[in-house]
Amino acid sequence: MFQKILIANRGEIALRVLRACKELGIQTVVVHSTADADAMHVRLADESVCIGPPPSRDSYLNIHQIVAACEITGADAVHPGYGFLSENAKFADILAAHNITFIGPSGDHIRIMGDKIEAKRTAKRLGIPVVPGSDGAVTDQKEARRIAAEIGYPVIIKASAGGGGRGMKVALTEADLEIALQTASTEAGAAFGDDAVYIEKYLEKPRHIEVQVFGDGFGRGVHFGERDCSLQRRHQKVWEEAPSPALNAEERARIGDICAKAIADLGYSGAGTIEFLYENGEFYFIEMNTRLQVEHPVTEAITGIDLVHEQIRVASGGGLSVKQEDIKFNGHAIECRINAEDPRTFTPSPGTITHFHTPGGLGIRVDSGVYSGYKIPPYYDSLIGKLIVHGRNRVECMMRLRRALDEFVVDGIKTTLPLFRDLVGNADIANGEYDIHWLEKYLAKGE
Ligand code: MV4
Repeated sequence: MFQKILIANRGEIALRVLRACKELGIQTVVVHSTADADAMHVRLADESVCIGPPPSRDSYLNIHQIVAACEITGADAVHPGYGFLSENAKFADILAAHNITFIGPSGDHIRIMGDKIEAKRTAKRLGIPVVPGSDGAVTDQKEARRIAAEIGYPVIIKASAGGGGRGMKVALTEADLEIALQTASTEAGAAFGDDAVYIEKYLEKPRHIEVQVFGDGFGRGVHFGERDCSLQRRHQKVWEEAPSPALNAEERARIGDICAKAIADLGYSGAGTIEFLYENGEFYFIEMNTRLQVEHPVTEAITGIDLVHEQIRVASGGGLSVKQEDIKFNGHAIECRINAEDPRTFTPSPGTITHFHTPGGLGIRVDSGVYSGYKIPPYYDSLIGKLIVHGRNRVECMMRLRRALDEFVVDGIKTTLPLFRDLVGNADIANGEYDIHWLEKYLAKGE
């Protein structure tokens, strides 16, 4: 087991990882920018190293500074959290070259999944169902027309170096195809330095359902069920739940087993998320994330398993604490992402939190790095906390969520809490009847 872990992140996830380290009796080091000197995770860590000025590229993305902080403090492993360097293959490789363990998969697995064409090809080879489309990159118009005619319109052109919604163009008919291909490729070249694009059948009303997987480092794979993350705005998840209201136990076991077997065959190590679009009872792979995700607590709530403990165990060579048959799903969980933003316009609202009071009681978890008197710096993303609610079933979970939202007080700044108070009373949400476009349509109506 590791003696000392360096946490290369900030905010609620830095605190989340720090808590897991403390429970395992592992010493903690945090790195931080000058803007985060007063952050909770800096106060609670055993050691801290200031690595640079506020801009991320000079601090949380500065690989040399982070490696230097490991050398100075004698950290034997790095947990990258999510975002920042968590899916940076070069960072994983550099740490390995310094004999520091990256708590995550190999640089090569990160690289494969970062290239969306390669990721899809790999998924298909491993027996994961994928969206019908081109087998690889598409360059010429004639080939594009042939593939689009074969799969049928509408189609979507995606950048291989994109992902997470960046660099996509929809062509409703053949008349749109030429310009869609041209602009997608040009924009991808400018944004990512890689103009490779691919074509897929455009699914019009899918849900976003993702499967939590783990490779144990010894060639075995398990799944921890799925999360439904269809409620998004501009590719930012807003509300996530586990299990998906759209799946039954048989569908869950079927897609879960496919994913677990694929992870084993790939020889993958650590936590991963396999993302699908789900429409008319079918799953279609779109991407794989090679990190712990923001919404991992809903999976923890329904399985009772600490996924950060598991990441640390696997990275240290100790394997998973559970076998597939030990992973049981219990009840229902919902996570609300509380952002320091205007609940209508989503404009960031940094500043001082004058009063912060979190809900409590059975089935309530709040993951947050803020406190009364804390000043939110303007340089980073606006997530200030996550409310995770667990109940024996979805109805109980929703009743408890409504109660928890009533108790939650954040004064001094604007937050997205009022949006959740609206959503929890909405009939479509109560019925679990929503797709990936539901939230944006709801917000456009201005109800
Ligand atoms: C799609 C799609 C429809 N058809 N692919 C957006 C994020 C990126 N991970 C993939 N995305 C999409 N890919 C096909 N073939 C629709 C989306 C999409 C979306 C997906 C998940 C959650 C929200 C979304 C919002 C708009 C579009």
